[in-house]
Amino acid sequence: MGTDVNAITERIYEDVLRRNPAQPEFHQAVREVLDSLAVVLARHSEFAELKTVERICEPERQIIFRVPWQDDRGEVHINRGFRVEFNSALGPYKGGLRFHPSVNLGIVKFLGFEQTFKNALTGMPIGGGKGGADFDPKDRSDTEVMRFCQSFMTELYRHLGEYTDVAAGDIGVGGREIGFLFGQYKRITNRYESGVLTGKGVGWGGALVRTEATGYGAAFFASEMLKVRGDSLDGKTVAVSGAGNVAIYAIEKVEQLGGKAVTASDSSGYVVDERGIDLEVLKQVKEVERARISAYADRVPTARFVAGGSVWDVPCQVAIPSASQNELDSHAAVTLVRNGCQVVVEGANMPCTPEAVKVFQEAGVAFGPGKAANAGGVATSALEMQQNASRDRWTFEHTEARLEEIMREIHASCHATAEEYGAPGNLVLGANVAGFLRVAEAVHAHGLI
Ligand code: NDP
Ligand code: 2IT
Repeated sequence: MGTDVNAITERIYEDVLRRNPAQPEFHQAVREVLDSLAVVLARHSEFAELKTVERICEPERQIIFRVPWQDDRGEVHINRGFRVEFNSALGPYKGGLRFHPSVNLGIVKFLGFEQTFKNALTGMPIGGGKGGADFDPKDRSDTEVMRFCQSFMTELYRHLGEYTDVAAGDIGVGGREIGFLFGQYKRITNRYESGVLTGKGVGWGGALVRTEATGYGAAFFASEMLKVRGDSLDGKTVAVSGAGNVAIYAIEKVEQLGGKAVTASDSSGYVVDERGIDLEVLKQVKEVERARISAYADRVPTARFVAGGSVWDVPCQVAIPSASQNELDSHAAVTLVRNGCQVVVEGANMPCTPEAVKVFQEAGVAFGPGKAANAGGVATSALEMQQNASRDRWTFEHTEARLEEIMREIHASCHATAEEYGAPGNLVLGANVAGFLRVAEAVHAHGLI
């Protein structure tokens, strides 16, 4: 077997491009992982011989289905639903559902690919999957959202199961949607199969801390990164993008750890509040009223709303992008570096473009990739599955302590793997290699499947 490992990864990438046309986000996610794997292939010739990387880049199953529903006026709509069951080497497929007009197969595949390595990093027994629909929940009534969720689950239910494929939330899918989806699954199957969905209400099988977990986990991860530098979040000015599930609870934990989060954003613009974001107001505006972010500035005299514009123009020492993929480009990265940003932690999935990541790495900014930094959400989903399987309920304190421990372990394993593979401090390489090795070893053990 030749040892030109770069030629191997290039050939794999060319193949992925050829076989998955017009899926730029999927290409981007694969490229980033492949760039980290040359060092692994150089040490493990069996991965090239058995085409392990090629197998992991090909989803096990891709499901696309029609979702018809009627709005409150009786008008009929047809959406497209997806579930990509990417890899089940480590456990049942596990990953969220995204409802957003931009959703397409390439985006679901990028998310499912990332999820596979993220889930491996948690150390929990979960494979990787992702799904969703090009449905826009914005300005839809509760009954419209319910009808959509019921129609979506009427098709999806046949592919799910607590030992098969376990779904959860993502953009546009929170507690309300999980309730409607669970109700329809239960009705169709006549099974109270709690472990088939995570992020459930805490009164009916949901885990305490799951709502907070992704944002809290990202803040814990930021703390670990700062600790390596002999520093902490205490007293740091933090910029957060997004104003959804991840952003709100990243802000909450940053504030609990002594930092000051000064921004939040949505697709209409951002707010900056130099006194620190008032979480009570933010939760009221976003979680209760589902209003636009400008409503925050209308209520908080110290805050300013900037329509459009980039939240990354706001000076900060720590940045936690928590909205969507490719929201932070090289231009924004240069601005952040110029303003003295020292640490960037991806709360969202792939929010930083590859060019932005390069800017951070060259400037010596510590960079925490999403598949490690935002793994707290899915890790706590696995804790929810554990509680469902044992018909138990854990306290908030116990669950949060487990989450913090898992985030510490993920950081330590990425950090140690980066050193072991000759790239100290490079958590992108550390996360990709550590996640890949766990998946690849299980894939091998299962034979050629
Ligand atoms: P939410 O739907 O709760 O919030 C999403 C936020 O991001 C909203 O403020 C939304 O603004 C903004 N946003 C979404 N898409 C865009 C866009 N294209 N341009 C600008 N702003 C946008 O989602 P989550 O907080 O759950 O998810 C945020 C990110 O975190 C996603 O990348 C998701 O994949 C990732 N993630 C989520 C986890 C979870 O447990 N929920 C776990 C790990 C990662 P608007 O309302 O105006 O669209
Ligand atoms: O991207 C993600 O990790 C999530 N949206 C959470 C997935 C989950 O199954 O909890």
